[in-house]
Amino acid sequence: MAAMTTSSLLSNSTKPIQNHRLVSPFRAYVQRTSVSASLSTPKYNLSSFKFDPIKESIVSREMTRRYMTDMITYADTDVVIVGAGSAGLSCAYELSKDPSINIAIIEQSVSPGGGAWLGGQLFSAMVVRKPAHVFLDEIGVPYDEQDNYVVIKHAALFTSTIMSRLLARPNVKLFNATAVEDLIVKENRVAGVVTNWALVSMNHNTQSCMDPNVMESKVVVSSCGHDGPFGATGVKRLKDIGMIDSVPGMKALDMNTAEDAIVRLTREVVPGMIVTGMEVAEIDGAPRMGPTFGAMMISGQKAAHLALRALGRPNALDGTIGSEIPEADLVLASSEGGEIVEG
Ligand code: AHZ
Repeated sequence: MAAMTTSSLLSNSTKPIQNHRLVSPFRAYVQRTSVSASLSTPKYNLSSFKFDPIKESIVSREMTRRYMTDMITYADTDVVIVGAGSAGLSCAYELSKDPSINIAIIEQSVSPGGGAWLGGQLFSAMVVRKPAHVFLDEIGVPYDEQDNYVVIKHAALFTSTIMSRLLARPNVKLFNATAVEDLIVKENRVAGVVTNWALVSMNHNTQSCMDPNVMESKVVVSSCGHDGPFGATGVKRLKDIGMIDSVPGMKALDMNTAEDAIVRLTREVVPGMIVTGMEVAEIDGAPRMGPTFGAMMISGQKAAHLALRALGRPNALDGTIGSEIPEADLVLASSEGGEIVEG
C-alpha cells in the first residue's frame, strides 16, 4: 500500500508540465549559455592528493594586510552603499560599470543578499515582472518566460550571479558583518557613514562604550530594506536628526502600484543621500509589493544613475552616457538644472 502511494506520487510529480512555455525557454537558455560540465579526469591525482606547504602566519598576514589596505583605501570613497539586498546589489552592479568610481558596500550580515536568497514565504522561485527581465538578460540569469513576467527557478541563482559579477570588479569592496550605525552630516549634506562590526553594534547594551569607525563618501546610497531590527536605518536616522519630517512606513501590499512607485520615488532624499529598494516605501508610505523583485533591480539601477549624476559622471537620467562631462565636483542629483556644489 505504502509502495503504491509512493509510486503514484512519483508518477504525478514526474508528469511532464503541460504548459510548455514553463519549461522550454529555460532549457533553450541553458543550452545556449552553459559551459560544458561533462565528466573528465581531474587535473590532479585524487587518490594521493597533497597541498603545497604554507606557514600559518602567512595566511593571517594575507587576510589582515588586504583587509586593512581596503579599510585605508575606502576610508574616503566615492559611493558607500548601505545594505547588500537585491536593491543594493543591483545599484552596485550598475554603478561599478564606471571604472573611475570606487564603491564600498556595507552589509551588517555575514551573508550579503538580504531577502533575495528566497522568493516569498521561504519558497525558492523568484518572480520578476517585465520589462525588468532585461536586467536578468544582461547579468546572465536564466528564467522561465511567461507573458508579463519571468520566473527564476531559485532566487539564489539571481543573488549568486549578480554578486559574483559585482565582486570580481576591481572598484568594489564588500565589507560584510559591518553595520552602519549613523551618518556623517556636514552643512546639511550627508558626507559618509559611521560603522562598527555588526556584532559590536548588537552588543552596545551589554558592554560599556565601544566607539565606531567612519567612512567618508561623496554619495551614500541607502538600501537597508523595510523596517526591522536592521531595516530602514538610513531614513530612520534622517528623521531622528531632523533632516526629513517623517517615516510613515510602507503601506499594505499592492504589487502593481508598489513596483512602479518604488522606481518612481527612488531619489536623492537629502543632499548626498539616495534611497533605493524597499526603504523608499518606508519614507513615502508607498505600498509593499511582497514577493516580486523587478522593482528592486530597476530602483537599484536608477539609484546608480542618480549617484553618477551626483558625481558629475555620464548617466542615463541626463542622457549623457557616451558624452564628455565637464570637470565638476558634485552635481545635486535632485537638481533639474544640474546645480554644482563643492565636493
Ligand atoms: O542586512 C540588511 C539587508 O541585507 C542590510 N542592512 C540593513 N540595515 C543595515 C545597516 N548596516 C548595514 N544599518 C544593513 N547593513 O540591508 C539589506 C537590505 O536588503 P533587503 O533585501 O531587506 O532590502 P531590499 O530593499 O534590497 O529588498 C527588499 C525585498 C522585498 S521586501 C518586500 C515586502 O516585504 O513586501 N518585497 C520585496 C521585493
